[in-house]
Amino acid sequence: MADNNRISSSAIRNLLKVYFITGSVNCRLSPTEVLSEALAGGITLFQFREKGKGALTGRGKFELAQNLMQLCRAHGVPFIVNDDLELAIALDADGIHVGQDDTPAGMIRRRLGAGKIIGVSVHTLQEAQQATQDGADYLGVGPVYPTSSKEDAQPVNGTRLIEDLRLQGIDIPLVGIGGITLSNAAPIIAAGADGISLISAIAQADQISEAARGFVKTVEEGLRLRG
Ligand code: 3NM
Repeated sequence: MADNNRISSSAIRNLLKVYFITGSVNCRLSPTEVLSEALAGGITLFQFREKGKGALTGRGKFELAQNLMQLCRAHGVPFIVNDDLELAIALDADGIHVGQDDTPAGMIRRRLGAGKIIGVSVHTLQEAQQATQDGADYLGVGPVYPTSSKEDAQPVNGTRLIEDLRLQGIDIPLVGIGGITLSNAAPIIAAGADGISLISAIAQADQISEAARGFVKTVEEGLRLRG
């Protein structure tokens, strides 16, 4: 497949700065309210992840995804679907994020074409190399810190895995994920990540737009310091 409409790495890096993930299970307010506030606060990318106990399925899931995608479109923020390739295709979403147990990135690329964003969760150097080779646009590396938002989370890696991946020559765009708060976000950027990906520190914040704004500021400052 021609690669000429593939989104550039530098565009992806910019999108990854503050990558907010949510689904109905993660929100105290309605997901549309949460996302509207997060968009107002300047999140740079959004992932719809409808997972966990009480998660919507079927029509309900589709309709919520459609509403959230519309909100993202109104703000010019790309909309990524977690895991569900058929949903991503049905919505004509901007991309998909998959884990190690989901459809491999190469197969997804063949279904979606070059112009969509494909992200892969990785936990080792070997997984990072494989995902890169399979045509992933970015990697999600975690959990950096302990998280209660993912039931089957792997052991915590701190920022060490991100540093190691960069030292081993993995230079594709990547985000750190897992347990990220305003007070522990900066070391993730210092370690070599292009951004942070998070659920609860935004979805559960008392002031959602302010929280999102704080993360944008912290990441931009971290990138400036790294030079
Ligand atoms: N993936 P919170 S950790 C969705 O390690 C997800 O791959 C992870 O949520 C991984 O910001 C995680 O609330 C949950 O900790 C992130």
